[in-house]
Amino acid sequence: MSKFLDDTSKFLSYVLRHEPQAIGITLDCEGWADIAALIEGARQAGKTIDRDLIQQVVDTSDKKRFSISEDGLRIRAAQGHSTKTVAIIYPEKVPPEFLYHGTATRFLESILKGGLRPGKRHYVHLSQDEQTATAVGQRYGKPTVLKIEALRMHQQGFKFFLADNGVWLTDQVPPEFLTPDSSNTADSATTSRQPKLST
Ligand code: HQG
Repeated sequence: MSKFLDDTSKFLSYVLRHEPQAIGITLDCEGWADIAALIEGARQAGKTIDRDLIQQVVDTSDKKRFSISEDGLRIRAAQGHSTKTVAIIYPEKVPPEFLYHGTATRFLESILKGGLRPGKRHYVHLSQDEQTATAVGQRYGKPTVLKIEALRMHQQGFKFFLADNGVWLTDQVPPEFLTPDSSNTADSATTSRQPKLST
């Protein structure tokens, strides 16, 4: 993805997940924004985007971050929201035996003690495979991957949801269902500081 598309993707993530009011638009409870209003709001905020550019970002997004409605008029982020106005009803699913969570090594100590928490987002985000989880963890520093006994959690009553783009969501993961990747724990956390929310 070119830097221009990447910047536009980050801008869309920011307004469609966290701060729609920053460009004066509203999202409905399923996270949808009117594309025409988004373009106009962005213009007034000094950011020029058009329908073609939005479509290009949607089509080239490696993680399929955004969906466009069937009538082509609305757009939403598939997951990752923190804004309180959105409460997407995701399909509840039986998870695979294991799911993975990528994080930075410096958060390990806190996570192993307190479990995985959603922080400012609505859910804890889990990946289907270790490679994706490693890429997620890299956003905050030296990555490490935690293996989660998702099916056992499900059997004990924890709910799992699947976003449009294949990311698994759950409310929390208590420490007893987490196993750190032992090759990564040697230089683990010295701080339990919560990370700043990225896009
Ligand atoms: C960590 C990206 C200390 C957690 C990804 C993570 C995802 C704790 C950070 C989506 C903790 C939160 C979400 C605890 C959790 N103590 N740290 N008890 N519990 N953490 O960005 O999962 O590329 O809010 O490990 O692919 O990293 O933007 O969540 O490091 O799908 O499309 O707190 O965002 O998608 O960070 O990422 P985030 P996340 P995009």
